[in-house]
Amino acid sequence: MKKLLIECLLLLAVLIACPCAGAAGFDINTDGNVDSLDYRLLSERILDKNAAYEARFDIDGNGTVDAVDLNRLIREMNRVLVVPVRDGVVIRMIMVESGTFILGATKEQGADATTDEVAHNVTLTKDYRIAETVVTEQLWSAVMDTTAAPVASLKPKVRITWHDCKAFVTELNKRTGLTFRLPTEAEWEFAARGGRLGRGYHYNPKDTASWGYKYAGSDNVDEVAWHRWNSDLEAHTVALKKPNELGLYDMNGNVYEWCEDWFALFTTAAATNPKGPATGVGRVIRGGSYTTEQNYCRVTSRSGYQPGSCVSTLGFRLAMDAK
Ligand SMILES: [Ca+2]
Ligand SMILES: [Ca+2]
Ligand SMILES: [Ca+2]
Repeated sequence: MKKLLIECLLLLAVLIACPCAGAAGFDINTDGNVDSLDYRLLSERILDKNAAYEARFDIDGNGTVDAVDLNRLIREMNRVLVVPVRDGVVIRMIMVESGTFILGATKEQGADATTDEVAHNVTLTKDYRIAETVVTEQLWSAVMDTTAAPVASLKPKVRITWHDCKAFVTELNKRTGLTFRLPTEAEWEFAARGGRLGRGYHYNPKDTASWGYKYAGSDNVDEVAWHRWNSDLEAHTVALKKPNELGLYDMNGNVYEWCEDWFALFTTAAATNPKGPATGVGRVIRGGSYTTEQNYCRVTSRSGYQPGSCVSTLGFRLAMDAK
């Protein structure tokens, strides 16, 4: 007991002695990106044994600058891939680690769930990346209209057919040498649920504390989504609402998002890396939009739309294999 008391006092003394302790950001040179520049600064700082302590290098905030901080930085660099496109326009691709989850209406969806949201086990065996936001008008112009400077608008690019999205991806891949693509429906929903970081990843129907969020990142739709009753019936600049557990914005609401798959009714059969049927009438669209009721802005709500049609409430989000 006495030993415990002494330890508590020592801990208190340490805390008092380090009033400045606290985690620094990953962006050490504060240029808005977490990248190899930050890595170089931190590794040089670790090698320089004579350097005075500086809080901006102490990522875990424990009062020393060492390999632990560097490893945290490496993890963060791996989490977010920043792809330069043109004239300062970048795409931020977020890592989604593979996993097994229940796709479709789990209990948190309550009575709002519809009959096409049949719950079934899905395993995604490969890590993948998905964009932090939908493709903006700025990104679209940076790729598709190289005769002019990219437009400033960070509103979602809309009025594009599924085929237009494919043409964009082809052009973007030519420009970057990478292999962007549309997400599959299963990838979209897993990401919307926060992947392995999602509150509901260890879902147990009997334990409400293990349930995921009804809307991507919250049970309060207004926190995370622009929908019919809070949007003034117009699309909004991306990333203004709270992100979900993976750091993804506007998965629900703002604009619907094209997925790769043909739309079909689910069955209860478990699936691994599902890609939808070989043919169909509509391609899957997900997430709801600024004109839909909040009911359509749930993580499991799904629809299909004719791939040759376009509308002002439908855009898309990029994905890629993580390699
Ligand atoms: Ca930086
Ligand atoms: Ca540290
Ligand atoms: Ca959306």
